[in-house]
Amino acid sequence: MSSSLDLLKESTKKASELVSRHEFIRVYTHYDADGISAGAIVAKALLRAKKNFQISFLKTLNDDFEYEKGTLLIFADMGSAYPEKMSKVESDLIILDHHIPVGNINPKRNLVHINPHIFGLDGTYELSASGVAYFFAKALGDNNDLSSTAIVGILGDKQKFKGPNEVVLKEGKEGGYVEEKEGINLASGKIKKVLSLSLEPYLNFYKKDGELEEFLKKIKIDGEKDFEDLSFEELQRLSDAIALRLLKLGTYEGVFESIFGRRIVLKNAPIKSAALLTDVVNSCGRAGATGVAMGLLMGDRSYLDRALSIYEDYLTKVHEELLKRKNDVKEGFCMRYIVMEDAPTTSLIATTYSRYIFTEKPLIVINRKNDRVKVSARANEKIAQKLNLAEVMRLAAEKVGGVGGGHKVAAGANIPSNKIEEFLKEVDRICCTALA
Ligand SMILES: [Mn+2]
Repeated sequence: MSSSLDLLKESTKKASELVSRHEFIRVYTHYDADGISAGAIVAKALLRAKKNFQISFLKTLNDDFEYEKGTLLIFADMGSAYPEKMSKVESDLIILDHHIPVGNINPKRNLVHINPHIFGLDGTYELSASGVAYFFAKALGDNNDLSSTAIVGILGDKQKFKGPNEVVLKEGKEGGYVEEKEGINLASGKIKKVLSLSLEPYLNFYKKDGELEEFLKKIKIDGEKDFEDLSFEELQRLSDAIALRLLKLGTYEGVFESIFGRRIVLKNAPIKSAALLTDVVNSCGRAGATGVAMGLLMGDRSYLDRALSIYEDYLTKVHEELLKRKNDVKEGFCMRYIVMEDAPTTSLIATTYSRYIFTEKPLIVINRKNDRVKVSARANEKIAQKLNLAEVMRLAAEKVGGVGGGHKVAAGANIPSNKIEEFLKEVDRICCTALA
């Protein structure tokens, strides 16, 4: 592994050389937790390197981006899957991504393309954009403290602490910025609230106050207590009870290792619980408050109250959706799907359902907003051994005149609104061929 990571690190040196030739840098990043934390890492590193920059958030590279010719452009958490767009850029270019690269980029000027997949590393589980940004930041200067920010992206993209991610965690611990404790990787705060609003894990307690009371009574835990104040024995009883509840719900077994065993504390972040900070950043991004999330990750505590209230509002909305849509999930032959109109989120619904409730087939979530149709597809690693969802999305979307791609286990597409049926049929057909 180390030699592959060494190659990646070597390319970060080339990227930092490219940075040194520019005074102003235009940064584009994705609006999810991984993208925002990658953006915060790049921003901090550029700030410390005394560079001027401007950062913007994009939902996809289908959106237009502006830049002045000749300005250095950095794309984080995107770019690798859009070779045509990248080939058109008339500027020096740095790509810090971990999505599966598609085709070839023919750069007009200098290009440094840093993506774990290129170096034989696992970009699906073992290095996210925030991690790539972290290694890039280290090439720019003494930025080991940003390891804690990188962890937000790792958790946000549901990755594992293996390979390069383990290196990020290790360096964070060695520097005293990150601490690992025994326990459950749940958000912090009042237990009742944490359990009813948690999405990772999704416990299905929202609006089930009676059931939650009963659950807590059985294990003799006071729901008014703060999570941090539980004794070791209480924490253990709670862990066991949560594991049991997840099993009954039908949770995919791969989820357990990310929830049980360790609790990550970010000692230099405005929210110490890594799980909570990740959820807060994610919510702010989804709610359109990328600036708040970014401010928080840059370490500005004045954003804390606003960020927390956006987080709670957003979680409430998502839980309402999760309750409401459960019965709309339909059975295909080799996948499940749901077609929604104007839902506030597709990806979180797709992620949560596919990890906790509808776990044993790929799940395709379709959201129609006006004439735009957004698709989120999810599968677990077990399914992904036979089926690459990024390919499924790309092929099925192309067939109906759309675009698709992403990761093996989490992919997406944009398709014309009159082609939903045809698209779903094609997805089902490809899934059946692969899973047969
Ligand atoms: Mn990502």
